Amino acid sequence: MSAAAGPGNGGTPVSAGQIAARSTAVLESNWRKTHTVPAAGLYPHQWSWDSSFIAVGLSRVSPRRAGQEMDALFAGQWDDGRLPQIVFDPHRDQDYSPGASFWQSRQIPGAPEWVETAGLVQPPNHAWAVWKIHQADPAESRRRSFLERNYPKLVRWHAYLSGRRNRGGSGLASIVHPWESGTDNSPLWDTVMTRIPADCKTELNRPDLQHADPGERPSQKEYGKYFWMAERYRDHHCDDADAHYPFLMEDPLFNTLLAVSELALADIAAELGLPGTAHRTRAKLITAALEELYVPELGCYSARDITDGSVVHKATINGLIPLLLSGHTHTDDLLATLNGPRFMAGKALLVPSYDATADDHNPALYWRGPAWFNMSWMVAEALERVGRREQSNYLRGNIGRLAAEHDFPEYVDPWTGAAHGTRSFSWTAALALETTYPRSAS
Ligand code: 2M8
Repeated sequence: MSAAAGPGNGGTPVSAGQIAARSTAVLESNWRKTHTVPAAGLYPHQWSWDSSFIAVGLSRVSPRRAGQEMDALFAGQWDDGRLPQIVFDPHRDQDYSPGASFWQSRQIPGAPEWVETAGLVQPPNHAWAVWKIHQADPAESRRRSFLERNYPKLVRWHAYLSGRRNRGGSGLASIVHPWESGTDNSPLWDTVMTRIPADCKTELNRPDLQHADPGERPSQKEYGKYFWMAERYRDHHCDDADAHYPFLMEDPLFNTLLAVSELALADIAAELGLPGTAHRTRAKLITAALEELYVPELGCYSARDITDGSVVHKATINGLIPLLLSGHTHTDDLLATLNGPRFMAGKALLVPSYDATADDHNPALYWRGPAWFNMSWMVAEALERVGRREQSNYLRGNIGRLAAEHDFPEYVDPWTGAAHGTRSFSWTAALALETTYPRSAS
């Protein structure tokens, strides 16, 4: 394998072989019998969209383990089809908040009986991951009926999102909590968050602050609001029927992944000899509905608050992810924004999570500036799709190199590559591993 040292660094070059070996070791150390934890201390349970990224990486070295990862996640699926944000490890309840004792999911109608889960969800990258895992080793996948097993579950998951979560009637799925976006304290949620009370009933303890610098995590006030919303959603039996629920946002990242995953479902259906037209139609509808979230002055998509119809005027990484959807009219504008002063500015190593020209851009603060490996990996995938192979390779090279050089950090300073958040972070390792292999076809 070739050396993976990238431009703009001063670090010791690491070979692709070293990246693969170190990534695999991180994934091995975070494996817990049936699933991978995102990080041993900070995130001790199974997280939904993390597991998809992790399984894509795992599929390169152990398709069987990638399949187990998805099986463990789907064991938490609810009767209404929702795939929960977290499947809890009952032995680690004190180590992450809110945990199983907060959600008490077994008391909520339709939640699974055998495992405890959160009531919220996360971005739907699962069908996309399942298709990639299949492509990594189709013979192994067929031997284990991997697609047959997962297709009906994925269909139910998407039906939940396109049905009960179509709160605004636009065809886009709404998220009901910043945690559902995966980009928890993104500036996209700032305005709506001003309307959310911070006086939750739960006593706030912050086990997270034992594992990450408090200056790099959401504040105590933000946590009060997160808990207030989670309490209200839980106390309404997570039924998505609370007419005056105050946080209902249509997010371009979440909905792009839903559309990309619908297209993956069409491919899965074709492989299984089933009709896929309905999936392609839904992907088109979501792609068309996303147009209402495009903000020409920013040159990217943004989020819409469906309680008042307003579209947020902030450029974040969430708004660039629609580049993954081919055939829309804004490809050139999105590329210009990606490469302009708000994001790469000709010198970033990975893509910042938030507009670098904004006064409150902070390259070390969680989802308000730093670069995340999963986001840059998705941008690299998108660049490949639109024929920008050189820049895609640049990002992929930096993903592997920065990950391996800095002990697989949760996020990094986009300009210097300095590590932030926790270390030995699973999706960083998984995607670093993935970049050491040739790209898969979709
Ligand atoms: C972060 O979110 C969790 C809540 O889900 C947290 O801050 O405690 C986010 O980065 C999210 O995208 C990720 O899935 C999760 C676990 O890695 O951590």
